[in-house]
This record gives sequence, structure tokens and C-alpha cells, in this order.
Amino acid sequence: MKRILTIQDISCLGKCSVTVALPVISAMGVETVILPTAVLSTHTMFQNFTVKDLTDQLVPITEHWKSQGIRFDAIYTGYLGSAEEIGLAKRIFSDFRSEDTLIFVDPVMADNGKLYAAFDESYAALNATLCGQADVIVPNITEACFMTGMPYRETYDRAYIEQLMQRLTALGAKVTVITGVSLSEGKTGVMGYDSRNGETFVYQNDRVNASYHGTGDIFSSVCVGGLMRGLPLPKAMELAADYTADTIRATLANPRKPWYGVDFEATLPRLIRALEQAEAEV
Ligand code: PXL
Repeated sequence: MKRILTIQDISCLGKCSVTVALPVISAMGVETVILPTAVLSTHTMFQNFTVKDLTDQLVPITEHWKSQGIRFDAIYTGYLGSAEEIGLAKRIFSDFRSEDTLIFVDPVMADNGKLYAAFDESYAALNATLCGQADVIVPNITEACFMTGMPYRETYDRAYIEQLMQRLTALGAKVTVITGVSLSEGKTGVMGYDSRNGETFVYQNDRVNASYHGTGDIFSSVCVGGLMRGLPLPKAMELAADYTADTIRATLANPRKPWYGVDFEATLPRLIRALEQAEAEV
């Protein structure tokens, strides 16, 4: 069984980061090891949340793993709370990276043209250097703009996204996938560029008119889980985009939906079936 290490916070309530990555990746048949960077009472879109920072635990925990000879097939980073944690994530990459370890970075820090309140431009610049060490990165358009210095646009064309992807791979990432890309009215999805073979891929779904917290984490978890199951990147991306769209639709249909996250628990059985089907097609 493949083994992923995911490095991100635990938002105890909120359906994001570890509380998404752990159930989703495990359900895909991949062992999921967690390295929590902080424990928050909720994610940061709630008011008055509590935070217990765990930065000082990252080295002792990973040193223990090293002493036990633990290896990972992939390391997936999501929300990291500080510059120091970005530095530690890099150290963990170099400590645990071997030739076939996949480094998958979701540089969570911004959306809709704005950085989240906790972050500034210097954090974005550091996140760009973390992305530079990755095999696969999955920023949204806002994050891509902050890391490349390109202006954020609400309306754009394929050439704009292609330019963003070129600039991101120039930072050092081998493969760039940009999420939340809408190439025509009523559609949304992802676009990817593999600098190793120059291939570009596009995947568009019908747009669901709702925006929910945690959907980026769902996309990333399914994408890295799919890669670990042996799917080629375009297939993993499609599976992740379809599951995210399916989950948003299911959430919208729930009259008692929570405001703070999506009902991914309800759609997990369909994800497993879709994964089996994608595997059979490879
Ligand atoms: O879903 C990304 C995320 C993860 N963790 C925390 C967050 C957010 C987004 O705001 O606040 C704590």
C-alpha cells in the first residue's frame, strides 16, 4: 500500500485540511500519515477561533520517524501557518525525499484575488520557493498570481492561464495544475502543464454557482490519492475535479447543509466507484 505524509493544520471543526485529507485519501486505499502544524478550534473563516501552534513538534516527530526508518511515497503539504513552517516543510522534503517520492504542494494562502488575513506578500514569496521544490503544485489563480507577480484577473483567456503556468514551472515545479479555471461561460475546472514533456491539459465541468470552504483541500486530496493509485496526472485531475463538483452539488441539495464546508462524507462511496472505474480504464 502506498503511504502519503500530509503536512497541514487540524481544524477540529470545519471540514478542511486534515479532516478532509485523512478520510478522503484513506478511502482511496492509501495510507495517510499526518503531521499537524497547529490545532485550531475551527478553520479561520469562523470568528474567535483558538489556535495551538505545533511548530516545535515538527522536528521531534519527524526525527522519530527517521529513527524508525519510515519512508513515504508522497509528501503533500496544504495550509501552513507561518514562514517557519514553510522552512520546516522544506527540511522534511529533503530528509524524506528519495528518487520516487512525489512532492505535492498546495500553496494554500489566498482566494478571490486576496491573501487570507494571516498572510502577507513575503509569505507568498516563500510559498513560491516551496512550490519550486515540488513535483506537482495545485494553486488557484489568486495564489498563482501572488507567487508569480502577474496581475489577478476575474476575466481571462486560455493564454493568461498558460502564461501563469509557464511562470510557475519557471519557479522549479515540474507540473503545475491551476484550479478554479473557467474557460467559458457556465464552465469551471482545472488546467495543467507538465514541463517534462511540454503537455498541457484542460478539464472543464459545468459550473455550480456556489463557493464552499474546503473544496481546494478535497481536490488536492483526491488528486494526490489518484496519483498514488497509479492514475496518470490528467486522469487524477479529472477524478478530483469531478468529485469536487459532485460534492458541491450534493451539498447544495442538502437543506440542512453546514455553511462552513461541503458534505464530502455523502459522496465518498461514489468517489471509490469512480476511482475503480478510472483504474480499470488505465
Ligand atoms: O481549506 C484551507 C484551510 C485550511 N486550514 C485552515 C484554513 C483554511 C482556509 O482558510 O483557515 C485553518
